[in-house]
Amino acid sequence: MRIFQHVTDIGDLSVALAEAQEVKRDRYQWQHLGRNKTALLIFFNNSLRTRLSTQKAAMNLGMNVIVLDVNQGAWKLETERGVIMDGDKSEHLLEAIPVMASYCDVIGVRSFARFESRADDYEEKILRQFIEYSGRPVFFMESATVHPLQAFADLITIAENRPTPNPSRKGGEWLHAANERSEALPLTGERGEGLIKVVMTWAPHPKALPQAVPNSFAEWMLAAAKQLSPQRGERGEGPAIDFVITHPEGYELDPQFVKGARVEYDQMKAFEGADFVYAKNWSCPGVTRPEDYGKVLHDYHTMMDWCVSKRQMAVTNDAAFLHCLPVRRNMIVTDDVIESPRSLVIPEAANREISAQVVLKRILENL
Ligand code: AN0
Ligand code: CP
Repeated sequence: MRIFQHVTDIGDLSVALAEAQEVKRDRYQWQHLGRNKTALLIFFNNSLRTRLSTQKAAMNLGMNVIVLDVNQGAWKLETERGVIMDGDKSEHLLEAIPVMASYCDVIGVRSFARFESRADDYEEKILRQFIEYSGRPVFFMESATVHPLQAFADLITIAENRPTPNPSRKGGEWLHAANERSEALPLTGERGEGLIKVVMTWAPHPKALPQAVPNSFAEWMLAAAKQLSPQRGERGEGPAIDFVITHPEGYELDPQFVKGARVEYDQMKAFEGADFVYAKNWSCPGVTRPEDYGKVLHDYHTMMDWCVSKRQMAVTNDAAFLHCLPVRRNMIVTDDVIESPRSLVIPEAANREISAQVVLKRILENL
């Protein structure tokens, strides 16, 4: 692997899930792979999980790690060509990229959507330049449009915690792997488990947030639904996924990520029978309302019904709750739901180390 951006970059998902399980079994077994190899992690935006989990994953593989916060201590970078650089930016990305690349073997970049131009964001103007001018493998640590390390960790978490029919109870009853079994189920390989329903819901937030997380989650769920479904897929492994997206009108996501997903505008209807609820806020993707790209469409005070609470969770199939974090409590989700035994936000965050390690391992194997 030289680029990690889309779900297709990781190849067969049942193989990737099996590899994640192998990493969990002993995460230090590939220390030789990273010996004398350096990962450079570049952050244009804040991070807690991505920074720590990716650094930890690289160290598990025996790598050296350099972390750069571009906005704290580095020269301010110009990203446009042709600009007369008489402002506050002292260095151009076109020099900075090859210089940074000369000190490392692998580059991870976090650069969020800027909401200045939809075309620039959706063409991945910044990450494209890293790919073109670094000559190094580049993995996306949340770009303008995708957050694949998060979506991969989400898929691992869903696979590990998927409900399975409980043979000791009457039909229709489910058993949640993590809560009711003494040891975790294998991630793949169990057949005939029936359909699980995964609902991704928009939730209110006071600020305009990117679409990267919901874009990637949708992309990975739809790929998983195709590849892992025992009913619909060819491989007959892993959970069969019924994926539903719910959001207020105007928040329609880009078809390149959500084509084939069911959209249900009635949140309560969408939640009915859900096994997993994935909450996230995103700003207007500019699909049905191009003029509103990157905007919060309504005063959040009028949208508080969308905050995930007991009311919505009551109509689910005792659903597990997921969120990529950081989360604003009582905006996105109520205290009681995020603190409930069905909340998986902490194991989900812990799986970020695992997804990052599978990705870095694949890159190292191909250096
Ligand atoms: C970012 C976002 O919504 O994309 C990062 C999430 C992983 N969240 C915030 O900026 C709060
Ligand atoms: N989920 C996630 O990417 O968190 P950070 O923004 O803290 O890295």
